[in-house]
Amino acid sequence: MASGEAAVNPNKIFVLTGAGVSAESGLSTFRDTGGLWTHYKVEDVASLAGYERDPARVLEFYNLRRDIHRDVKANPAHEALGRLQRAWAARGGEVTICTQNIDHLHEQGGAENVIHMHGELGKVRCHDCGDVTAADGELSLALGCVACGRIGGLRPHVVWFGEVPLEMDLIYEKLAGADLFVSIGTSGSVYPAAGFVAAARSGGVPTMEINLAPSENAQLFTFTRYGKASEAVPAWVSQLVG
Ligand code: BV8
Repeated sequence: MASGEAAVNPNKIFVLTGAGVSAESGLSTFRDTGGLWTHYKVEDVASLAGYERDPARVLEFYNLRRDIHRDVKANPAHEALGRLQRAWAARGGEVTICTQNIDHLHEQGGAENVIHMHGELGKVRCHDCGDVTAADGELSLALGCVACGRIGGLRPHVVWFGEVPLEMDLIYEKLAGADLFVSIGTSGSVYPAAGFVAAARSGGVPTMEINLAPSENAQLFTFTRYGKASEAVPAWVSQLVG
């Protein structure tokens, strides 16, 4: 632990994670070499306009990702964050885990009350009535909404570019109350998540980045630790929890 880090004795920790925390579980990131955005155009499969233009192609993109997610498991980084959250709760502290990821690997790793600001692959939403239900089967235009009965309007419960991320009020409330902000496995290229470090700094909160490589906003972090999440996150948690 860098000397400066040791001086921070956080009681409320806000952790933001991105695709890098799930990379060692076998899930592609987005912008690394060979990542998802090298095989698909964002505007075609991760935007509302793309869905309205060709819903079948978008459903296929998420069906493919759902298939891949079936066989993946939480890695030591997810498990370490679950351990930290339990240890902190036991001592009257709090660890908020806010993820940009739509997988459920934080939950598999033992984390609770995870904020999925970009939605969840295991849920579907009716494009008409907004009803959200759990669903891990294939999505198709032939399916009907259980709430309003509309056929062909079911979409992934996922936040696309141009759409408002979920639970933003709760996120900013937890950010404001944190005494340490930690960003793990994200390139810092998608807003508003990429702006959370600046929000923490403006409130005088120490910030730390744990990543494979410096992110786009690396210069905004008080502390940095570079390495694979499955190694760097357990090492950090062990130093905190003992
Ligand atoms: C919104 C769908 C208004 C789910 C995704 C301000 C400035 C500029 C632009 C904007 C702005 N505000 C809004 C925008 C527009 C846009 C945006 O940010 N565009 C960018 C491209 C410039 N944002 C939006 O449209 C958002 N909506 O702003 O609404 C608003 C704002 C505030 C309040 C109210 C309303 C909506 C954004 C959500 C888009 N949906 N995905 C899905 O299909 O998964 S984004 C997509 O990118 C994923 O969610 C992903 O999580 C996210 C971020 O990517 P990362 O997770 O960081 O992944 P990436 O591959 O980029 O990086 C991986 C990192 O891991 C790397 O750094 C790598 O080094 C590291 N790594 C790799 N392996 C490991 C590792 N680290 C550790 N260990 C390893 N083994």
